[in-house]
Amino acid sequence: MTIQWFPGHMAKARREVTEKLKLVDIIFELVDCRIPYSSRNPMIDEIIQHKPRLVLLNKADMADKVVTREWIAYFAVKGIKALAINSHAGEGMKNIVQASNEILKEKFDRVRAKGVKPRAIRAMIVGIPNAGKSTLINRLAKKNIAKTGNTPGVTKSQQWIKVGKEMELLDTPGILWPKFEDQEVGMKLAITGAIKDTLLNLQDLTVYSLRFLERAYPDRLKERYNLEGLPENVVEMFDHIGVLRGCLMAGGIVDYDKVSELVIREIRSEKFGRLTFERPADFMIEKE
Ligand SMILES: Nc1nc2c(ncn2[C@@H]2O[C@H](COP(=O)(O)OP(=O)(O)O)[C@@H](O)[C@H]2O)c(=O)[nH]1
Ligand SMILES: [Mg+2]
Repeated sequence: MTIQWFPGHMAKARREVTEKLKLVDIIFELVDCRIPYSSRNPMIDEIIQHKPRLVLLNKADMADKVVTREWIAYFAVKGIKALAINSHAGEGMKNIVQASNEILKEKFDRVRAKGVKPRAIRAMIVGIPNAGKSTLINRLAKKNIAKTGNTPGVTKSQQWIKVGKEMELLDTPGILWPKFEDQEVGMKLAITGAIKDTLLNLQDLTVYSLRFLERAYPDRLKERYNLEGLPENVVEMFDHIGVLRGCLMAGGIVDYDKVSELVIREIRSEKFGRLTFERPADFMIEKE
């Protein structure tokens, strides 16, 4: 599903998240571990203000482990706790509850100091489309979907999902828009499947991806396509792959569209192994 974001939709999405903020103690900001910068909403800090947050680097199973550690350290420097998780397999779920408890410890200790037994932590998930919000909610929910809001006087049927005894999660996530005005971000969103390929030129996306592999994972690229060295230019690379894999038109001419489809498919199906498309060092000069 690809959502077309128009200014009106953005304003509505923002308003919905802002309204729900009042209901929760903590925000789970879900991003794609392969593109932790590009998969964040550009206005997230402004939208959630001072609400405590936990960044969840989802799809960690597909990301480069070394770079994931760099991202966790990067967020730590900003004073933000980040966890690598795999919602698909349910890995890291216990850590979410534990980290939330730690982040909110002072607040809940103050309640305890007054002799009141604290209620469960209330949380909500926010993230761009395809970050894995629904998958995570289903993982955390198991079968504990609790209906609330069916009491007379309670307006909308806001449902809370019980996550063990210690946490309640809002059943609908906040869906926010990505930073698509930046072309490079658009490429990264497309290659990770966050936006449809049809929104971009497939050959451009392939050029971008091959250049990325040349720079970041040259050995994997050479191995996959039997390259002794890296060609001078990207056209040579297309030609080499086309001949090697038989992506040809009549007369033996290389079909660049077929090469593009092949390369993109192989990247997405992890034929190059676990890939992360951006590192914190790429953004160190960025203004805060
Ligand atoms: N490999 C992997 N795939 C995931 C993970 N979480 C979600 N997905 C996949 O990502 C796609 C989008 O997930 P979905 O929950 O629908 O995203 P939403 O739009 O944020 O609700 C689906 O194909 C999921 O199966 C994960 O941790 N690892
Ligand atoms: Mg969803």
